[in-house]
Amino acid sequence: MKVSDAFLWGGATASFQVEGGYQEGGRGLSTHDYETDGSVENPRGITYRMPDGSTGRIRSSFFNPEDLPDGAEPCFLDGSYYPSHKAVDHYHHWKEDIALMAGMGFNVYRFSICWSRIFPTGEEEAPNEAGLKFYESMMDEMEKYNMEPLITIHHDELPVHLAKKYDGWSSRHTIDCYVKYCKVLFERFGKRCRYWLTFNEINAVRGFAACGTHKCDNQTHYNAVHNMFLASAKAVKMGHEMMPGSQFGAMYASSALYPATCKPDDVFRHMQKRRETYFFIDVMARGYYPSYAGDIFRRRGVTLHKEQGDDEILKEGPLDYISFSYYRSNVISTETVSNVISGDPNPYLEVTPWGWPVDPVGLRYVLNEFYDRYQKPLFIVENGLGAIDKVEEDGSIQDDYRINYMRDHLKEMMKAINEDGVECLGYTMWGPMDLVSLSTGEMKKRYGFIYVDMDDKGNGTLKRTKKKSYDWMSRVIATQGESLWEE
Ligand code: BGP
Repeated sequence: MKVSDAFLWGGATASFQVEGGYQEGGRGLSTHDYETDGSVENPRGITYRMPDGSTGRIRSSFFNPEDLPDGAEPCFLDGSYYPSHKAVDHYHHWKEDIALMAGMGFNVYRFSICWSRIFPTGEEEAPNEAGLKFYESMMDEMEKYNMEPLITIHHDELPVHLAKKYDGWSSRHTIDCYVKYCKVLFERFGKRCRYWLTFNEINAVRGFAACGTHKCDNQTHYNAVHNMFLASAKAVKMGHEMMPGSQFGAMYASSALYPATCKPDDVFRHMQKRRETYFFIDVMARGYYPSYAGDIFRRRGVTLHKEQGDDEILKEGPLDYISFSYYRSNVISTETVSNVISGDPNPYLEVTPWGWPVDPVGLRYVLNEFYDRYQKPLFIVENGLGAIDKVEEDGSIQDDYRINYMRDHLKEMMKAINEDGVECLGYTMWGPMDLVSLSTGEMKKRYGFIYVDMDDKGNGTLKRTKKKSYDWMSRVIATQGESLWEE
């Protein structure tokens, strides 16, 4: 079994998790720059200062953030470590990283653009040329290897100025700033980029780091997301006009979701929960709010702030393809207290050291589910295993667990394509070189085919080393997936 020659094989990263260079090239500060490191037990946080000079830290953990106190200003505190400042220093290692990715046969690289590299505060009239040049040089290098870009315009971060002054995506002013930023990207990179993502994991963003909002309550959250929907639709419309043939997606944090039992109440709760996450892509893919939106708003106590003309804007910019991340599945019952990334234990599945259930069949399941629902091409833009790697005495990294995870998932993807008839444009695995974890801020949660010598506090040589999985993945790509079936 194979995939077609047009299939896109590659890797995916996000600027604040790889780049570093947070004060170089005229870059402005970004919301994630204020996020500390953390762990599962001691979640990441945003550090702040109060008008009276006292300081504190709120939990910023991606899936469960806290409100900033009234009057708090995010700030840097001595003794705290902020991983985005250095990340894995891709800002100075990009040539080497691209060459290593090309060595595996990647024909696509998904990366995000750091908005504050292009518009340091978000409000300048003209873009920062050094920021544009950085990404342009990367794309020049990629072109040498026939590797095309897949650009994420907004991967969970925005210029901190927009967050501080306007409360980020709470404000419609941020829509205008985003559209201006998109216009610059389309003008500059439109000729060399076919596939764009307007927002990352739109169903999972919440709070200061990801949305720039000081509060996380449902009312603030859904209004902020409505503004993101409008921004996305405007970008899609403008992108199609400026770049004929361009394709737009917005990324959905997907997990397969199963009812815990066949009890009708559990199955109904499962449907409601599924809709709570589908909601986001339903709006963006179809260009209108689904009929069940009222039920979600009622249950969550939300009165959406919509203005005249918003519905037309949404209608004019539906997505062309559906892209998503897939790491795990979840289980839900009427008893479950959960958010998008947790649920009840599944006795049939093993879990990773971070407690994420490993479910390859779930990937085939969601590919079918999404294709049935939208009838638009799909793109798997994140998948992979976060694991602890050991460097052996001879310097090698024997990551058979990663190979097993990838093999099992890729086989299910290929069955969905070849047996179930799903149209899937490509697969970009998460974190081809090790990078900072989004949810915990750790380095030891490693995804890469390429090991980066750095610890949780940023110590290390930053040396890149190929893991065992590097050669394995190279062969998968060289055979268009056929080698998966030989093992
Ligand atoms: C997704 C994000 C990524 C990424 C990935 C893995 O939610 O889009 O930015 O980090 O998850 O998660 P983590 O880094 O928490 O292991």
